[in-house]
Amino acid sequence: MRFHIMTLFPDIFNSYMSESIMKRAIEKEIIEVHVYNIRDFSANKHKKVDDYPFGGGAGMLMTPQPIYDTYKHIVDTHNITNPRVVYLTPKGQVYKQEIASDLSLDEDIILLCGHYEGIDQRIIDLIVTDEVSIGDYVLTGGELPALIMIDSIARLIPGVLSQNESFEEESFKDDLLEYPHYTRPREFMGMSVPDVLLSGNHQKIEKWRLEESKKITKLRRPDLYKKSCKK
Ligand code: 6GU
Repeated sequence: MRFHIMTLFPDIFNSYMSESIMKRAIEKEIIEVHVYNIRDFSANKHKKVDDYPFGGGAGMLMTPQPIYDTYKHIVDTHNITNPRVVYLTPKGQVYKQEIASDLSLDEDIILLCGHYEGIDQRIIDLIVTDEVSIGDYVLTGGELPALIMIDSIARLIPGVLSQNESFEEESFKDDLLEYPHYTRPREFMGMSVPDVLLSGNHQKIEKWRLEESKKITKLRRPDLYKKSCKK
């Protein structure tokens, strides 16, 4: 899978992609991450990429030409037809595990990071296929959301996680949050590991874990809990 990031701040992506699981996935050639500086595609002699909004109002907008030319460059150089183009914006549909699963099936994903007050609507109408927000709060730009999407999508691709890191049992599986985990030592600061986990009885352990998952989900995420009951 190839991720193509359109951004005004390309350096943000280097350090995250140079560590841990993302680094390994790139080395194993399971994913590719290509970063494009929108400013490099500005036709303006001062490499300008923003301008005032027609109709007035606060803030600046990203102008359409540099974004469109970056997009053209990406699809032309990689021979991409019908790409998913995700625009990261607080106005978008709220990102969920199901969206990650859906996007993990694509060969190429283009991520457009917004800045300033946003981008010219004609870019959205022309090239954007999905508008995504990562939650109900406002960030200064789409770069962190793009990293979050890449991370969450990449880990669903076969070979990216090792058996140990496997995603068989985790939060949002069956719409339940994860049960509590314990490791050594058996006692820490006077607090013991629940007896059932030391019992060796795997049936009892599974039952305990499921009950704990339901308890925590009901408490913290009644919305998810309702969904899980319907399954
Ligand atoms: Cl995708 N962008 C920005 N700027 N803020 C956000 C967001 C995206 N999602 C939540 N807040």
